[in-house]
Order: sequence, then structure tokens, then C-alpha cells
Amino acid sequence: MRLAIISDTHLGFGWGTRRQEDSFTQAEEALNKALQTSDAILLPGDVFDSRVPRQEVMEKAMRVLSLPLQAKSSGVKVNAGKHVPEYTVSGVPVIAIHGTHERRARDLANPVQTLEAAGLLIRLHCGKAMLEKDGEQVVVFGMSGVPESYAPKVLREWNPAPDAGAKNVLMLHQNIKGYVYEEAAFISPADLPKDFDLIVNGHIHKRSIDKNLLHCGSTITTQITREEAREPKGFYVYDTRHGLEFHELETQRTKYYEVMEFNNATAQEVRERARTFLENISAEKHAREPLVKLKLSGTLRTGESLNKAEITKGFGSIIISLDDSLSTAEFRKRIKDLKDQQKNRQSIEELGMKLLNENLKQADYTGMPAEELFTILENGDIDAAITTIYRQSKSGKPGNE
Ligand SMILES: [Mn+2]
Repeated sequence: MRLAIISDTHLGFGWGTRRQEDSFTQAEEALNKALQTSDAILLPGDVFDSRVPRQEVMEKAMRVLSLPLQAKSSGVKVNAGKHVPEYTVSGVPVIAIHGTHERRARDLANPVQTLEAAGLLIRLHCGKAMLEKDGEQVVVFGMSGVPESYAPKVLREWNPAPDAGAKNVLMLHQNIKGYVYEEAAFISPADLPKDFDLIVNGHIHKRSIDKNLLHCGSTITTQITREEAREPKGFYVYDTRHGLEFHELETQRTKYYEVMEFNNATAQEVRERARTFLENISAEKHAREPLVKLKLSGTLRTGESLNKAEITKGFGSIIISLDDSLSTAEFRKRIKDLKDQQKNRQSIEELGMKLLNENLKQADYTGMPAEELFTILENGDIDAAITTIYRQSKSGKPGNE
């Protein structure tokens, strides 16, 4: 059996910018290629770029994700242990989990659930779907993204057990130690359930294969880093007989990442060096406008100021992200002010979470994670929050305030 794995399509990414079609173009290319040779398609989370996508994004997403339903039947039979409309699996079945970008509080519908309601895919959360074709069985297990600190507990309690008579694939969407900075992850590769033929983790946009753990990366570049600039995007096919194949996307833009260091430079020096670099890129042939990340760092001579527009002027055929961290004294202060503002905003949210956590603890509350409750409150849905607390509090009665 052949399972295409298309991760982190981030549909709707860059909406309102010159890149607003990219997520759809690249997801569509991946799906069209996958449909030619695969029996089923797995989407390990972050299908969308946001938890409440605008209608225009939803419309485009539905067009793209209806392609597998319209494709020629792969002949695979699916049993997901729940009702699945006939048409959902009449072409090439799609099995998805939701990721961090889509996660919402339990009582609120996330966009992957919306797609499932329309019959475009089968969504798993601590569940599995059995696939069968020509006497071969593959079981796809899926745990949708949960807050990182809950991930070990949710995984332990779910305790997915591979089926001895089948190939077993597990889909996750979490941080895993060794792939992100240490404090961000609560799961190590050693904590992952044993005896799976393949574990696919979404979320990490850089691809890698380590034993049976696959990070297939995103189909779209959401952040140009030095490493991501080198790495072409694509998707994988897991062939149960022959292993993993990578398929590179042709519609992706060429990426450039450059850091320029200056020491006590004049604005003119900076401008000239930057423009020479951009001219070289602009002289090359590109099927699509390339993405350029240019970082200017170091120091500007006192009294000099840089006009970014003068650097990028005339390069309409390049999508430039100009990161100017050149500092003169005034500039440093402006950045510091902005950072302070940002910090203050964050700390209000953190303080809110902390207060909520403490109050819930005092009230002996054991219901949904505080983070989810916080999201409901953040949305201003006080009634929903109260109902949830009453329903889920230990005693079933309100606590002491
Ligand atoms: Mn992602």
C-alpha cells in the first residue's frame, strides 16, 4: 500500500500578501501528485494556518481538498470506527489530525473538524482508521495536537497498540526533544510508543528521518531561515513494501538567505552592497518570483539613517524580506521600546493564565485544561465557560467563588 504524507500545508498562510496563493498552489501540487500513485493521503496537522480561517481561505481549501474525493478510486477500504459517508472514501481517502495552528477549546469547532463535517476527510484524535487493500492491512493511528505539557499524559492514557497483523503508522503533531529547543518539548523519541512501522510527526517544518520517526516538513516556507533556504519543500510517500520516497514540489519559489555585516558603515555603503546582491538575484531566471531574506546587521555611522525603500526600489520581481538590525543609538532605543511593549502584552496574558490556574486549583477544578478554558474566555464566551466549569467541576456544583 502507498500512503502519501503531506504535512503542514498552512492553507491561508500569507493571506493579503504577494504569497497568498502559495499555500494553495503547493498543497494542490502535492495532492495532485499524491493522487496519481497513492492509496490514501495522511495530513499530520496544520492543514490551515489559523484556527478560524476566513471564508475565502475555507473556500479555496475546500476546492483543493475535494480533489481526492474526485480522484479515481484507489480501491482501499476504510474502517474508522465511526460513521464515514460513502463519498468521503470513494476516491483516495484522506486521514487527518489537527495541529497547533488549528487547535481550539474542546467545545469550539476547529477547521479540520469543519472539513470532516463536510465529508472531505476523516479526522483522528486518539483514534485509528484501518485501511485494507488486496488483503494488506494498514492501521493509521492519530493524535491531534494538544498543549505540549499535556502531550505525555494524553499519549500515555491513549496508549495506542499496534496491530500485529498489519503495518502500523502513528501520526502526531507535537514538539519532540532533539528537534526543537529543549524547554519546548515534553516528549522524547524514547517516550514514543513502540513497534510502529512509521511514526509521522507534523509541526516541525524541517524534514528529517531518524529510524522510524519521520518529520516530513511543511509544503510551504513559513519562515526563511538559513537551513530552510537550502531545503526544498515537498511530501513523502510511504510505500509499505519499499519504504519512504520524497517528492519535491515544482511550484515552490527559490529561496535566498543572506546576512550582511557592517561596521560603522554609511547608509550609502549599505545600500550599494545590498542592491548589488539583489541585482544578482534579479538577473537569474526564476519560474516564480523568488523569496529573499536579507539581514543587515552591525553598526551604522552616527547620524546616518537607512531608508529601506531605497534598497528594495526597482526589485519588483523579488519578494524581499529585509531585516534591518543595523543599529545607531536612536535605532536601538526604538527597537527596545517595541520589545518592551511586546513583553508587556505577553505578560498580561501570562498573568491571566496564572490567575486562572490558581483559582481553578482552589476550586478543586479537574475539568478541561486551563489553557482551553482560557481560549474560551479570550473569545469572550463567558456563558460557554461557566457551563463548562459547572459540567466538569468535581462536585458538579459551583465551588466557593
Ligand atoms: Mn506548522
